[in-house]
Amino acid sequence: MFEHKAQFLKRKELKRVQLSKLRRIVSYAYQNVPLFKKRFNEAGVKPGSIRTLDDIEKIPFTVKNDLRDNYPLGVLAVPQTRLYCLHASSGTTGKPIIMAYTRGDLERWSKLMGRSFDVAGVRRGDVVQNMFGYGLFTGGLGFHYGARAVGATIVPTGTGNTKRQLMLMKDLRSRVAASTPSYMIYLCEASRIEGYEPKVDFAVKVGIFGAEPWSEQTRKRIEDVFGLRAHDIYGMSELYGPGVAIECEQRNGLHVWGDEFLVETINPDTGDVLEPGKEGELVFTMLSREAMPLLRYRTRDLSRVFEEECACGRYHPRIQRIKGRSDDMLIIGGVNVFPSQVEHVLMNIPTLGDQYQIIVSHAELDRLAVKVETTPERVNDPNLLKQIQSDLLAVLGIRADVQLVELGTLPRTEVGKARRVIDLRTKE
Ligand code: DLL
Repeated sequence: MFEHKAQFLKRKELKRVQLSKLRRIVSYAYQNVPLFKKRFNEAGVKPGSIRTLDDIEKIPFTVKNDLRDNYPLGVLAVPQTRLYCLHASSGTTGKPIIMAYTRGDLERWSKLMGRSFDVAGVRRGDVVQNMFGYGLFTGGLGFHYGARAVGATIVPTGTGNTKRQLMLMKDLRSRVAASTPSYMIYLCEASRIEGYEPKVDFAVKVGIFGAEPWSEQTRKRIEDVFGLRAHDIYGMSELYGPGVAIECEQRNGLHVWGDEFLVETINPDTGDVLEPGKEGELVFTMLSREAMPLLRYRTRDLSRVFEEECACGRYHPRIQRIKGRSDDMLIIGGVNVFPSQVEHVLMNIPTLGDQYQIIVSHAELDRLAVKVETTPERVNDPNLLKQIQSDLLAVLGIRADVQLVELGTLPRTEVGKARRVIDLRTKE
């Protein structure tokens, strides 16, 4: 087992490690990053004020704009000569955020990914097909480092090139598939089109999927087609990359590696800290980051935190499957709609395909339209249409115009994260 001791720290020991690391990182960040010194001083907090884990509430939040405003490397805690690697967020607008790593940071990240692989049942010598993008995105290299840490055999195919991807999956007997869930769903379809019988031709038994929200129904579809066991993995560029949290064999929430991250949930509007179990925005404090420490970083991701011991024996706190980002939430005619709710409804209807699109427009009133694929025989089925409409109404509380389209019509995501929402309303 990889880092067995760290994986199975008892609650008391975990808390002890957390407090001692928290106190260290707070004075380190205060002394080495002007941004933190300024924020602490403005809030009238000194590093010495942090004596217990609950004192974390005294620390001001850090937000994405703090990093953006300090582009490219204004939040470093070490001289640039100590950096081993840089990554960048995929920022869709404006400047990206640059992520910096010392050698120690890369080692810690590799170990966290190694542990995550271990939890998902990946062992030395397993063939791992890494279909995450290599490059500035942290997915490719993060999985690469993790596979190396556990001694697996890495096949660094990266994204896209689906035909070759499938050929190698078969010929190299890949046992582990790592990708975005949307790409794996695409492979379910593409493998059949290419003439493969997934359960017979492929030997994939473990899937590790993340980087975007996905539903339990999508998991089931992937598992049914490939005959694998799928684990949800969470992470974010600012927090090293993937490997912040992963599902264990219980798959009852994702364990956040608590000896390296403190996780809180807050009310996104007021910033108030919520009790465990309540839904809110996840906030992370990195406990050992050298190059770019982050204290109370607001992720915008919505979830819940559970502190109880898991049936797997681990005390690392668990977060529920991410519901979405608060900035992905659509407000349609005053009603809050998460794309993940639409996916949940659609994937529960067996006759529908895996691809869908959400289109929001405005003509006097906001309008929600959902396009979803189905077989040619069903495309004109009024009963199917009615069922989708009423299921969506029941879950979302608003009416959606549903359009059935034939399998293969909607755009597929072969590279990067899926873009399923088209918002045609003018943004200010
Ligand atoms: O997506 C890191 C990563 C790579 C995670 C590979 C998992 C696997 P970013 O590009 O910075 O980093 O995007 C981070 O993606 O704030 C979430 O909104 C979303 N996200 C990541 N993992 C999940 C997941 C990588 N398992 C943002 N479920 C995060 C839902 C996820 N959303």
